[in-house]
Amino acid sequence: MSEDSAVVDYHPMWEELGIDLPTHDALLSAVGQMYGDAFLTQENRPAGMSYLDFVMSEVHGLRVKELHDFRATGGKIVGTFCLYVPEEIVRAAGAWCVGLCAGAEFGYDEVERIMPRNTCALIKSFMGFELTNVCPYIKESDLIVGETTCDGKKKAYELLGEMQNVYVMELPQMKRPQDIAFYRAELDDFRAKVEELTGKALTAETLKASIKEVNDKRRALQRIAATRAASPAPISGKDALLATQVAFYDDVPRYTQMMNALADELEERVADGAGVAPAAAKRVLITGTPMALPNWKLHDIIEKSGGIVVGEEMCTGSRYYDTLVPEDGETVEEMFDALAAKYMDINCACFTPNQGRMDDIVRMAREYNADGVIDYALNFCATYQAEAFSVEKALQQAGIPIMKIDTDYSAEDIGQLSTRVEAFLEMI
Ligand code: BJ8
Repeated sequence: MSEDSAVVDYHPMWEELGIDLPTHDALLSAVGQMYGDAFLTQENRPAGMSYLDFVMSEVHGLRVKELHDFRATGGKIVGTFCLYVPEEIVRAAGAWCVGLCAGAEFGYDEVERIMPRNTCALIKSFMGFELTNVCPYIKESDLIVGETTCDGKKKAYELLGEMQNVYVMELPQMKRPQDIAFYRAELDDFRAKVEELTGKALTAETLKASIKEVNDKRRALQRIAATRAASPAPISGKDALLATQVAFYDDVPRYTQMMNALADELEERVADGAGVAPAAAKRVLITGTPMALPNWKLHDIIEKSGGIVVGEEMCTGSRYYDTLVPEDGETVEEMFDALAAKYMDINCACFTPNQGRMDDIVRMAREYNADGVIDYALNFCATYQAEAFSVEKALQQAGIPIMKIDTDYSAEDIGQLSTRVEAFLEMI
């Protein structure tokens, strides 16, 4: 992907994919406007963000073309929605993995014809993208992998399976040794499924390489995250969130290289005491449900209210990059054991009990010198909304201020949320 690329008309490619062109044009224009308003109005952004600006300007263009070209040579694309689906296995079997976005309110009228109105925004979003034919990533996916995390997703995958090639991985809901063994066996089945798709065998060599490659991506994100502990923060929360969101679908080695360059720049900023917000800006850690592209709503509200987001305990944040897969495995068996252990160490609210998440939030609030924590849950997400009470208790016990927010992707409550956020920032 080159930033020098001439402007290309992608309409023929989208048409070939079966995209509804007028609706899709309207979506892209709305996302472009949101992006300009949220990101390009920021001052003193790191120069390294120009790569992500470029990626976003080509969000349905150049990257989709890369997937398209890969498929034209026999390559396969696997679309995913959840952290528990290991990218390492997909890549080791010769396919590419793309996280399917679900961060915009789109096509809800169609969705509500086949699903309850009171379904979380994330599920409604990916179903809306599918039903209105506006997502080229879904169209480019040869296989879409779901997982039995929450009830809403489980039922949505049944419906999506009527329209796309969907495979569902079963996930346990506890983390006892027998649960980890169960997930480990699911990984074997998943491997077989991807190998069948690509016609290529995963080997110890390809798996070792893909573990290293995906770890490198996570290491770059860890470097960026570590700089956010500094005061003043060298990067806005919005820009850091965007970096994680793009990690789910960009080319892995290129993305890693560009994020390491960004991390170099941020480390220099920290050494020079340079930041994007005044040192006195109130520092906020966010925890909760993932924020899929193009969901920047809460970060935008906080930072336009004068605060700065210094970390995200979420799947579009630390849960994605905090832990690595050990790289010393030699056999496929050893590496699959390591993958099972790593992925079952993610603290999603779909698991019970989930004390590890409380510990992570308190630890992160301290490590990133947060003045307060905002617990963010999408409406109708029963697990995260229920767990917000445990989060509140853990933070109160640790003496860290907390505010709970339940919302969705609409702009309707932005005024009300801004008032609440401003009051919270004044209080902490
Ligand atoms: S590992 S957080 S990505 S499941 S918001 S659809 S839980 S009702 S997204 Fe998630 Fe994997 Fe867990 Fe992470 Fe359901 Fe809640 Fe909606 Fe959610």
